Amino acid sequence: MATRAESKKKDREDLPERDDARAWLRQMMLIRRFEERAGQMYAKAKVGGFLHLAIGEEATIVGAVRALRDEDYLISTYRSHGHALARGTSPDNVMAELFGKVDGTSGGRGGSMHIFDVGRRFMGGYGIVGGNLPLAAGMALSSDYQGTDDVTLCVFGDGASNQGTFGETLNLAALWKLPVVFMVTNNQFGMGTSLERHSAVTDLHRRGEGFGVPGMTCDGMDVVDTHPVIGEAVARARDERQPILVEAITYRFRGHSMADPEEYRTKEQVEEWRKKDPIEAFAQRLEEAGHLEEGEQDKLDEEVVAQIDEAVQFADESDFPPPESLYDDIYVLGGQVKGWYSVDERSAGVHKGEDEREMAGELGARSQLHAETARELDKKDTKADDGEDSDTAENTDRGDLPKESADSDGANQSPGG
Ligand SMILES: Cc1ncc(C[n+]2csc(CCOP(=O)(O)OP(=O)(O)O)c2C)c(N)n1
Ligand SMILES: [Mg+2]
Repeated sequence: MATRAESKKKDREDLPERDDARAWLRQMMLIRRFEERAGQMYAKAKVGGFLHLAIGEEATIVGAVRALRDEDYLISTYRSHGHALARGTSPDNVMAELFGKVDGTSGGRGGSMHIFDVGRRFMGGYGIVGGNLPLAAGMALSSDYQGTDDVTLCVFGDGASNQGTFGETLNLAALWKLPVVFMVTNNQFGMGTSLERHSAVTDLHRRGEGFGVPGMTCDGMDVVDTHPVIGEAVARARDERQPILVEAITYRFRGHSMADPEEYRTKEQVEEWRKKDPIEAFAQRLEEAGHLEEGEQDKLDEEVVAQIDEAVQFADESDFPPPESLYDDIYVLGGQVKGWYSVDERSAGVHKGEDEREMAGELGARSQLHAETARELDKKDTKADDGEDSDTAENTDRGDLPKESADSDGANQSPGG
């Protein structure tokens, strides 16, 4: 497909200033290394739940996020580690969230799909496909209502553009003239279904026309194209109070999530797209333009790898949230909600969730004893399952968890996410 980018790609005037260009490259490299390491940590059972990597989509992420002002809002999907990093959230806190630790961006309660940084106006991390569009419209409505000129950038996938929320939200955003940019990250697949198999109209940026939302497109493999296109869309949303739909054409090099056997595409297709690697392509342009000396990319790589090493160490050393905090930060309105009960081994009967902290105080010692006994029993069970010689549970880094939680091959993930 001929995109705006293809005619401009070799035009050096499009490159940002030297320092900016180097910062963009470094950020894309940081995201790549973060994602690779997150995948490894998942395989080591340090990361629970789902894990969706955005390797290959770094130019789409960095080009878009860097086109925002600090006051603008950003909302993404479950594939959002890169968005948080590009917004400036520390890799330490993002990794800690993946590890389920208290120093994570959501206190360890959200995991990979729910990274959040309200201070940087990064509103998540959202697991419901297409569910973030109405929320984005709500944020833009709030900005409008309060008379600010903040813009909301809403990132979602090609698959999400088939959800009812897409049409409903674009209609209202156009009707109410909301300052929101809808960015569809067209990575060619919604899980295992290709664009051609899930969409009658494959030029996704045209999909807003019937709702009164103009469309733009960019080469999502090229940060130098993505940045100005999103910049222009954001400026129009801010100044003209006009929602815009931008389609970034990109590709994810890895599976949908860590549990994806990738039977729906050929290795050859993946290889073809890998040749357009957004990081390598940009680094080469910077070298050609004299913005990057030979060998400097390797030095940058050492730096970002060291940063990721530190993030892993930070996440490792952070604590898990204490069990008695289980019901903290939950919208339970005391007596208004009936039946929010909890049952566990610490007491004979049931108790209410909001009494958890009190229970932990009263029954703390007993609770500790029970937890230790339960761990011992788990170990015995594991040994019995695997045969006497095996010590699988102890060999994982989370040997204190029941066996299925410490599963390292991703088979514990249903394809639902
Ligand atoms: C409402 C809803 N339906 C189905 C799912 C399961 N699901 C998770 S990711 C996904 C594919 C979405 O694809 P796309 O929007 O292209 O985003 P990508 O994963 O490619 O980034 C589906 C169907 C879900 N999480 N939410
Ligand atoms: Mg997709």
